[in-house]
Amino acid sequence: MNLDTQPIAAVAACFGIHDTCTDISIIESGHINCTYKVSFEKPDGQTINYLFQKINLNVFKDPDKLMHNIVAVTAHLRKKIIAAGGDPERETLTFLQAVDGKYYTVCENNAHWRVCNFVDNTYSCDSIDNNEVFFNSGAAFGRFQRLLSDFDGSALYETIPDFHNTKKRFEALQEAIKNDIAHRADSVRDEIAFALAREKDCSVLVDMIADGALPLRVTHNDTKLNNILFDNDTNEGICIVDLDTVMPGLSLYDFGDSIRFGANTAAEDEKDVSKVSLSLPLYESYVSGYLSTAGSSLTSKEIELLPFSAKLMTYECGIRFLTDYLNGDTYFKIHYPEHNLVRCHTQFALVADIERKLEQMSAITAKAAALYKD
Ligand code: GN1
Ligand code: MG
Repeated sequence: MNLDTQPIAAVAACFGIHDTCTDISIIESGHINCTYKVSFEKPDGQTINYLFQKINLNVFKDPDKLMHNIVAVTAHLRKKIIAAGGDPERETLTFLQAVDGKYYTVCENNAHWRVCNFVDNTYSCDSIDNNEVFFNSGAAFGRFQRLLSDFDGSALYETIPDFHNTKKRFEALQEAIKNDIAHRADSVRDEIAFALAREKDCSVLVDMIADGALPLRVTHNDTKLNNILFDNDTNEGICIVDLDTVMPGLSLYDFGDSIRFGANTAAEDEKDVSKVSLSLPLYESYVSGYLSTAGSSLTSKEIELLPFSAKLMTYECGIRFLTDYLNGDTYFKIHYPEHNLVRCHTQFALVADIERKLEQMSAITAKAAALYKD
């Protein structure tokens, strides 16, 4: 593994950390930034852990705007958490200011690094087969959205324009097919056909935003299970991480993406697609958890569209993996040449299974909504 640890000491100094570095471990789960857990020993012998992250500038082109958003959002969360009697050091991230006052520092080769606290006594996971913990993950993202419900979205930059505009994602796929720069289009005709056959789904939410039929909220937009820190002792989802894409968006983006990732019976990059399916028990757990904390703020239209959002976000993600494969793998980190194609297969297999289960998902949703009405 290519552990890019050499600059860690320089980065630490830029953030005023002068303790002795005792351990560096890489956190593998993200597809975009490079993340490390770094431990230091303080003069009194105590260990203090931080997260060091190298920002992917290909994806986040303006680090000032990116960090502006994150600092504003975490400051808001901190206030609300304190007002509710919580512990802001554990329930949100705290980013460090570098000695020059900025929330990132620039090292050799224009590498942009940022540092935040590491929330001790927590764990994160890539999959869950425990309904109770998955309920907790829904409750955590529902709470996150509720805490941001009075945050002014116009104070945020769009870190990635049209991030969940599925119509634009579809157009990017069409462009990739047309250009075929990696000469792969012929080998993925079935995948392309699957994507093109569902074009009409792309405009459903986009059109409803334009018509004012769905409220724009401040949303996380990347609500994978592994973006939640669970308390080791209580299994509660106490802290939401990966705040790079917190922007104005739809509750449906957050809900749908959580189901896409967490209610799949297989991993996002499982090679055997026969293992891929939508777990209805996990769906029920998540929707119940989510509505238990966000429920009263959602409109009936939003609630009605929750099952569809799971399909749409899965489809959109599959399109993005396919587009990146056609473009020669320039966006997502990959660990082997077909990785994006494998990811696309799992997403499309999940879309097909969700299509078979939409009615059951709607019935489950209605039952949970009735339970958490107030
Ligand atoms: C990326 O950064 P990470 O791995 O949490 C991506 C998401 C995708 C996800 C697919 C900024 O998330 O949009 O849904 O991969 N993030 C960005 O696993 O593009
Ligand atoms: Mg992310």
